[in-house]
Amino acid sequence: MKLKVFILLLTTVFFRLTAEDGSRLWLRFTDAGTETIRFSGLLADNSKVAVTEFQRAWKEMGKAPLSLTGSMKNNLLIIATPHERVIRRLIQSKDLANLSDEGYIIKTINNKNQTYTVVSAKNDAGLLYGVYHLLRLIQTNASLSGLNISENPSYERRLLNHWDNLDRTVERGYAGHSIWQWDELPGKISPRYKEYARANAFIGINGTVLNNVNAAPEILSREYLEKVKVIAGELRPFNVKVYLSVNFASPKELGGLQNSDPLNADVQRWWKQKVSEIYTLIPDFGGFLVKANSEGLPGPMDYGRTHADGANMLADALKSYGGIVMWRAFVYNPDGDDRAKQAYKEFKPLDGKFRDNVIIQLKNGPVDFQPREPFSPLFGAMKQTPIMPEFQITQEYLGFSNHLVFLSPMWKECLDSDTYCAGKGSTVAKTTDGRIFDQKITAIAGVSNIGEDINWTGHHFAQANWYAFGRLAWNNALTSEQIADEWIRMTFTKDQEFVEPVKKMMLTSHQTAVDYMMPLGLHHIFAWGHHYGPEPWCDVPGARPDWLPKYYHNASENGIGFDRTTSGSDAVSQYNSPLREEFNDIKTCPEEFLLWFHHVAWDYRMNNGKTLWNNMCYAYDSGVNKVREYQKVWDRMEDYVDKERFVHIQSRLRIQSRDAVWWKDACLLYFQQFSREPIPYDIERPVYDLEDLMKIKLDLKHHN
Ligand code: BDP
Repeated sequence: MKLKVFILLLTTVFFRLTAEDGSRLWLRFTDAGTETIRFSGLLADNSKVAVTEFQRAWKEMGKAPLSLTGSMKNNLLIIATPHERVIRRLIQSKDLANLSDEGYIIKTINNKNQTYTVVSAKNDAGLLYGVYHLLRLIQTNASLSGLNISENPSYERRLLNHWDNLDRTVERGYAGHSIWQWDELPGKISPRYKEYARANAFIGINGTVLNNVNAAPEILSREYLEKVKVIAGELRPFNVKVYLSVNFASPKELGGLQNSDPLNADVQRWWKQKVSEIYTLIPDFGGFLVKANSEGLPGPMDYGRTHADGANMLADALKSYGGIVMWRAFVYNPDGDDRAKQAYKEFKPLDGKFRDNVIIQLKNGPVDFQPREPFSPLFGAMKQTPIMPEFQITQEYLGFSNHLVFLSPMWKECLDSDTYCAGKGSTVAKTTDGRIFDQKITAIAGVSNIGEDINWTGHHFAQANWYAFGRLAWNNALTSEQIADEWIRMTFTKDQEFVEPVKKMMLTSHQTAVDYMMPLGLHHIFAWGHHYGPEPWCDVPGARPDWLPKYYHNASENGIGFDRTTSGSDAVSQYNSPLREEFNDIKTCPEEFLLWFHHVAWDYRMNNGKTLWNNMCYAYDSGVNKVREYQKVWDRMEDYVDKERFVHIQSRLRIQSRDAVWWKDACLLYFQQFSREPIPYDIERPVYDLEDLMKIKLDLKHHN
């Protein structure tokens, strides 16, 4: 007994002292709570990945390997599909009947005075997810008795979108260069591809778009397809399929054709041949993601055709192979109407005109990935065309990899929004996962925050966003709290003294960022190009108006905000009743969207009786104070975390704290020129001069 305590002490000290670089993500089994877990053996087919994955984790837990057995011992762990007779004997067929191709069950079965733990699924993919679920239970110290779990994923296709370029830069990437080593492929295979696949599979992600939506035509060249084939081979065992972003002008740019008109027979033939070439190399290739006629990229409208013409041409080429087209609805025109209205205006009329292997990929909000937006009114508006949500995991508008912002609450806000498209309760989740519409395809995408940094995502807490995206893609009914809880336990420690305060910090962090950046419905007041800090004053001669903050905040002596009511741009009318009336009326519009939908006088009295200006000041101040609070919370956690991660996170919180003050001072001092009101005297005074803040020019390059 004494020896045991000593060993435990030694291990604890060892792990405290060992450098911890975060590279293991949530795949940590060494200190999993295995004390009470007793499996007497394993009945399984060792050639299956699910089984090798279990054994691998089990070994990491410091357990003696589970010996394979054919006989039915008490406390046996069984991992098998119904191909194994034992499953057909123990499990009723109705238990498996409701499972989709990737679903699974985990059951405690009592049979003839013996107890077994059974993981089963129709297919190997489901078995793998089932094993990962079991491992998660072990990692988080959940009870393993009386299990009766049956899970199917919310979405069939759960994808990461990498905005990775072929030169290995990553658009809006803050964790170093791309993990895809294009220059070394196909000859040299980075061990990271497999680790990536495992980490993704563990959280249920089953597809990845390897390259940027601003796609280089060369990705479809033979040279690159050979490289893609190798990556696909590395990911395949973990049920992760490869997809590619394609440039619509590829036939012309790469194939040397006269044009890329989707109704041109030569163009159609070119795509057919290209697709056939891809499937010869990668038989389970997933399909194409397309950004067309958006932000200057080519598309069918260059030839007077529609989005449907373009998408259908690609869909026809992919159809016989089971491939799909994910056609993005992120479109807007500089000379057009209110940018927030454009996706709906362009796509709604095309409802029903797309092939059945096309799905429309739609950002959560109608403008971009702002810190907070109402949901896009296109969700639920297309009744015959499936829509997939696109979330941004990378923190383009949320402090890059410097700020601790847990994004699950933001995504849940969108998923849980009621569109009213089929009466009350028609949430975005239900309009996209097949519960409301009879959809052939269901899917969801997250713009990846992964790079070659040793901890994958730059900020250790940004790993939580990758994790949360996967978990929500698997089960869009999970709560942010559940997700944060799991993640903390798997990534750091199960000690409640750590779990509770850190969870609270995570769960409030999104609102905090909104408060110090853009409270009350403000949006897009970022610095030009890189979108890191504040620049509500930004004016670039000759720039597109809808790329400039003033277009969105409209601040003047009369007030601030974008009038999207029926007397303004009328964007409210794209929402179903009763939302359009609710948003349209300043009295009923949710205050977090006030300046999104209304141009509001500075002295307008809000629900708490204070003026708009004062509320704005208090919101910025509260954001700053919360980050300071996070610093204190974190510093108290020193004893529970390894030194390396502790210090890393501590230093990032310092940056976040300084940035929050920067945001607050910049926005309040700038807008104060219009409000001409004092900053309430009970809050901390600005510490910077507006003039100095206006001179800040970060050398972070980007096109808009
Ligand atoms: C914007 C980004 C830009 C992307 C674009 C998109 O600033 O880099 O290319 O979205 O989603 O938010 O296509």
